[in-house]
Amino acid sequence: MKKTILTWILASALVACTSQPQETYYEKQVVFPADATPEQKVDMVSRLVPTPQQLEWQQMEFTAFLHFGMNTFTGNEWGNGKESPELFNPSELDCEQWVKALKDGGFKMALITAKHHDGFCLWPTATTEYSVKNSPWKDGKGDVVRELRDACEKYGMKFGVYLSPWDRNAECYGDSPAYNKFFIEQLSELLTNYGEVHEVWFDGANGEGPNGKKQEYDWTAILAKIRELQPKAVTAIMGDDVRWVGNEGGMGRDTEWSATAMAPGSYTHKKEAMGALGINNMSKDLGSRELIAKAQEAYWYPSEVDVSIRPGWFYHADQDERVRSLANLVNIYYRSVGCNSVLLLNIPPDKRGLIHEVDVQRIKELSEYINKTFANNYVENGNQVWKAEIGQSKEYNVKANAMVNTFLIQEDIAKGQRVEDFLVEVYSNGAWQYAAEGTTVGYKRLLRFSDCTPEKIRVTVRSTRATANITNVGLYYA
Ligand code: FUL
Repeated sequence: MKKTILTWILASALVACTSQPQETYYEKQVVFPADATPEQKVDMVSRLVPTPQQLEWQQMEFTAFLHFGMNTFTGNEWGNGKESPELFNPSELDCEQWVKALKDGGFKMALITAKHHDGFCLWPTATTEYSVKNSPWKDGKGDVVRELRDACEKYGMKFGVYLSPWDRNAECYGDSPAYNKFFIEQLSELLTNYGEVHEVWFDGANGEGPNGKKQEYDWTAILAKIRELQPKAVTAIMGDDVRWVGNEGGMGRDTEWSATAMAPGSYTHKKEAMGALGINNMSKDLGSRELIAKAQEAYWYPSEVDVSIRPGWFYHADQDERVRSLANLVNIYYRSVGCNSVLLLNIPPDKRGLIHEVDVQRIKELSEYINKTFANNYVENGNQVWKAEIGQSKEYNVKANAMVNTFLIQEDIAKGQRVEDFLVEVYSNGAWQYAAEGTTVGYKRLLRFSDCTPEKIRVTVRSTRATANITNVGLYYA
């Protein structure tokens, strides 16, 4: 009898398993079989998922850029690499002030320009003389990267580094094997001596003219070094985990696919493959069905919106009056975090080595706005997982007499990005009314509409690539 029961349990388990097959997921990249139909390609893309590092990065939402270096003291945006290290001399550098301000501003990570295009290093590197060690600051004994790292540790802030591939000071720049070695050495110092690093940022800019130096970067070796030394770090822009949104104005796309036909910046075949698809970083469409039908592969390559709180990336005193207004930053928040992107907001420390009072105040206002707006979700049970099939609707009750004007929706991106089109309606005085509509959702989508006091809300997934995994629906008053 015992044996029969056991056989029955095993058999039913088997039936349960076979009737609900496990979905196959593709982490970070999927290459389509040569004979794949457009439908098969879209199905595969719907099961493309982030790596654990990419997922953790996306969940940060709100990260800070710190442009600080030689340009802070010369007033330039791009130095020429010939400025004297004597010029670098912050009078009261205090990285704890930076990190405290960022923490109060709700930021989860601070990312510093350890080296900008001029080649001046903010840490006492062994690779070049062009660094803080030859500056008057702290008699050449200082290390900005260390001070920032320690402050991040103290206040529980993640830490990232920007290391400019373009280097206008290094003599070996343009002698490709020599500079690759030099660059990897710099990277190794940063990734070995400063604890955990969560993002490594490689800018794509290169201002060498037609007769300039031509450097062929060994991205394979560079990225392999990062994976070896800092497995938790994502690599951005010229890296292969995080994609540049395509502008520096804080404007994410309405339709923002993290599962995209766009190949990462560091891949050698990128130029050719993207040329064949007719897309670049700035293209409006990076992931539609039409584009995927033409593509041979797809990537989990999510968007990062990098934008400065001031007109320049570096601090310039004459821009103190031109710090972005709260309304402008709020708009950027909706266009970045609210458009399935991570915001990387630049707040450049000044010549004193402090974040300027105006900027401190503004990021505080921004965080107060965000905290206040999203403190109360007026939807009841909005966080119950909803497995939505194409065309399906779900109604939610809204807390009594709640005035709302902001809608939030999230997908479980660990199971892929799937929603293509959705509608939001509100119910009041016995009738349903249009409130908002959108295309992609991804990690997070925010939509704003006119003030109203609905009794219920109805969300319809008008189109999805496979069963959509909606994890959160919210209504707020901004
Ligand atoms: C650009 C650089 O040239 C700017 O100076 C800045 O660092 C920005 C984030 O990226 O491409």
